[in-house]
Amino acid sequence: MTLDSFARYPLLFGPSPVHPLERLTAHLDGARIWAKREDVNSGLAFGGNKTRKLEYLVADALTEGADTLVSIGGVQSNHTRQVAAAAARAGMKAVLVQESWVDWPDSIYDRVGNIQLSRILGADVRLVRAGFGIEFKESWEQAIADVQAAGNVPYAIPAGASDHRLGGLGFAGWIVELERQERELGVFFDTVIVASGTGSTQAGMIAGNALSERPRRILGVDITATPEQTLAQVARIARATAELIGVEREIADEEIELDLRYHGGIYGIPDEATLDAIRTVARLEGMITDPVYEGKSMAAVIDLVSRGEIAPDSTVLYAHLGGQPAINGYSAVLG
Ligand code: 5PA
Repeated sequence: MTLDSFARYPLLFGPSPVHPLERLTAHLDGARIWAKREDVNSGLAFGGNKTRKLEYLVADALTEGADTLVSIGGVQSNHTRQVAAAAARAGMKAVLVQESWVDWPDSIYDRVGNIQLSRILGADVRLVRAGFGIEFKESWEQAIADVQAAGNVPYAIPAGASDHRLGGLGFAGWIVELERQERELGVFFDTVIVASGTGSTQAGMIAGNALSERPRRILGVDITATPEQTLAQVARIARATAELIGVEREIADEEIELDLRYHGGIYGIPDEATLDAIRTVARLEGMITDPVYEGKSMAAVIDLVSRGEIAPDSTVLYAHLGGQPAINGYSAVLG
């Protein structure tokens, strides 16, 4: 099989924009930094990385005759909000299990941002008490059983659309898309920096990269603070996706790189370096990043480039994966 042989339900505008971060680059005085913007990749409810993955899953759901997407995430999950939007766009229903992944005191945390948007989008939003974890969950299986009991046909989408046969395809395609953009722009990004949570974003990139004639470094930034689980999941999904899209060699351990220095000690709560990174890139570029994911990977970019750990003659691509709606739940520390 090749990537092109999988059906896609179109949800994106087209290729996501790629542009230089000139003022950030000048400020850090090291490697050149650009961004590729999944936060503006579609017209669906503020976009994000899941929209690209969901093109494949929604097509599969429709082929299977499903009418309800059932998924899971934290209270401020960007993923479940994108599932709600994709379901609306495809004329399906959505049931979303929202767990207490983050112990956060903002009193409107479960009413604003992503969860508010999911409700506006018409999803059946279910708040449940359960801690952070990217594995399969009982509450999600219960929701799937409920949909069946009501006579509907569920399509199960795990956290982050990751631990799913088709979960890595979206970002394998992202690499192919990027190569086309590089040819047009006359630039080559030797390093991609990407936040890693449930893993299929980075894993898909690794698989796509393995098909490339000019592979690059894909550097994952762990934001979970449970890195062993994340690393194992990235490795498993990267290898399974590579096989699925016809990569004819093994993915080596060295191709699966996860930096553990920037998660700030806990999932979902920003440390000082993350808050500084969010303010720095906002004030230099007008670009907004969030306190759970993208602010942490931006903190990695700033640290690695300013200290020269990434060489000054490098050209770095920051994968902006969306996530801004969660900011509304973080007024206690931001703004
Ligand atoms: C998320 C994920 P992966 O889960 O594919 O590794 O992507 C990490 C990531 N950036 C990076 C943003 C803005 C994200 O939303 N979010 C999850 C969610 O429920 O929103 C899947 C965890």
